[in-house]
Amino acid sequence: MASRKLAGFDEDDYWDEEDDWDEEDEYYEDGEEEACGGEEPPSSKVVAAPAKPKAQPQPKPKPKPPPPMNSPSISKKMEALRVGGFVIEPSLKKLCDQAAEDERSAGKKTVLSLVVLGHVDAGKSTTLGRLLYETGVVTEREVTKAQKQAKEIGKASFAWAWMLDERPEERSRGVTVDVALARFETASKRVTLLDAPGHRDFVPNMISGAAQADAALVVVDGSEGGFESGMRGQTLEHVQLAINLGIEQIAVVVTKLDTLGDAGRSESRFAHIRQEMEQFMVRCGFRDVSKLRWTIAVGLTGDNLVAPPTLESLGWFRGQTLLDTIDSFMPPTRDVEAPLRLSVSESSAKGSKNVIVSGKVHQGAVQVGTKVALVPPVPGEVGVVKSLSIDAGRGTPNDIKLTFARAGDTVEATVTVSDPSVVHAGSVMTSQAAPVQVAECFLAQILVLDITIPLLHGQNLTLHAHSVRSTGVLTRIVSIVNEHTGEVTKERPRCLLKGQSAIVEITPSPSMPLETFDGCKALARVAVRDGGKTVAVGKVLKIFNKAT
Ligand SMILES: Nc1nc2c(ncn2[C@@H]2O[C@H](COP(=O)(O)OP(=O)(O)OP(=O)(O)O)[C@@H](O)[C@H]2O)c(=O)[nH]1
Ligand SMILES: [Mg+2]
Repeated sequence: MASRKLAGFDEDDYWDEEDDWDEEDEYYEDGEEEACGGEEPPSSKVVAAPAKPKAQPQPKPKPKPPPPMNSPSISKKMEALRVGGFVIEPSLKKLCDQAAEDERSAGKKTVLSLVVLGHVDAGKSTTLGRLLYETGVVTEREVTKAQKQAKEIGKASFAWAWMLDERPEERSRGVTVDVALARFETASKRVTLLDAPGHRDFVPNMISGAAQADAALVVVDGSEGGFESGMRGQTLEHVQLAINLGIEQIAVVVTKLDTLGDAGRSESRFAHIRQEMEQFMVRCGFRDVSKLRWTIAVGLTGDNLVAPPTLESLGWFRGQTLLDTIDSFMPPTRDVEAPLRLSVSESSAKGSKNVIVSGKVHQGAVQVGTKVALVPPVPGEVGVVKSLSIDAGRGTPNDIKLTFARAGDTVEATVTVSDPSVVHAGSVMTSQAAPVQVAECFLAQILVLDITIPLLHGQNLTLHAHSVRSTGVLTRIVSIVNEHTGEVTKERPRCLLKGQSAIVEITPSPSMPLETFDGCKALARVAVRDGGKTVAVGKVLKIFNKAT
């Protein structure tokens, strides 16, 4: 029995340009703003516009600011595009309605996708590995075997983490590399657990996990100096990404308080971390910190996982156990009447005619026998869904066959296609009648994170959205805007600095399956990275492709 790993990315190979910002450069040329959004469709090879010979000075036409995101004209167009006359199959609608009705009846559990985030070595896998044991998913035998083997290679303290870290390289290094997937249940939820890596080299894998989650546990190391090093590292980056990838439900789990000895020290440490984290979350855009959940956990002893702590030094804690904290998250809302969007996090060919894809259904629904498109390529590999299941793994010893799946579910689908090799992680399984768009260029509102070198027009970037990754070029900086109101404060700035919110145009290569924020939020959030760091996060406002 093995926990499944999401298909991950290799260690980054980022283009890293030293400061090439020339104060004297003429930045924009006349007409340049037509690059993607104008009459001409963009070339898929668009890069920074070449320098043109200077024309006679002429008054520059005033650039047309993009309509605000909530402009009625954009909303209407997007709504028309999103729905596109799409109507859910009546038989499928009936199945979804019945399932929703069943879920409302007493005693039925709802689904929840939960990602576990935090700095390297914070104790994520140890805490969750132990929780799998406490909830009966992992057996005593498995634990004893792992403890024996971990001791043999001098990694005894990682035995609980091995319940999720199953790859040989993860075990020998004591570091999670790829997102591990397991399932367990709380009183009211069937939880799909995504244990993300904390090491900075594997942030792209973490993004793919977080993009599928309805809620997040942010695990913070409470030991002396542990919290502080996380705040200089991936606690910071993970929280910024989680919030901007749209995760609204977050619980902070403080681990390793057992290392502080007496109750006074651990209690004041918890209070200190809580205060610091609350201030930090507000700075990251988490509006209402009263909605944050707080708990403590000691994975090694099992304290406060499913029952209140028994360690004397933690006797002061009066909050919820970890299991009850998870149980208190709200289930995802299920928009089943929208066109199907399943982002593929893993894909493998089965014979010459079938492909097995797994991932989260972000919106819509699908049943066995449905014709679907797998995008890209454009216009999409069309296939028929042969089977649907919740695949075997930790918490699901055998495949669970399904007749249909709906928004909120994480499933595996076998699809009969003509060429399984063109489908991969990052593809989207979509309704044939209203397929996802493939962006050759897009307009986004981004928030620039903690950068030291300004973001420049023409800069090469790495782009992440749902499970897809691409490279791209910042082809236009349209304007700087007020983050909250969308009001333009500066048009066509020369560069973007830390903390600024801006409307930009990005040209990915290869093109990416994306949606606008008005269409399907889960496929409209982008993370922009450069030099192994996340430099900006944002949402897609408009997509340009050859068909536009
Ligand atoms: N004392 C103490 N040690 C802990 C606790 N939780 C985890 N550890 C130890 O911390 C180390 C790292 O634990 P992991 O669970 O691998 O940490 P992680 O956050 O999953 O690390 P990555 O996935 O690589 O980012 C191991 O040696 C654990 O035994 C805790 O509550 N108390
Ligand atoms: Mg881990």
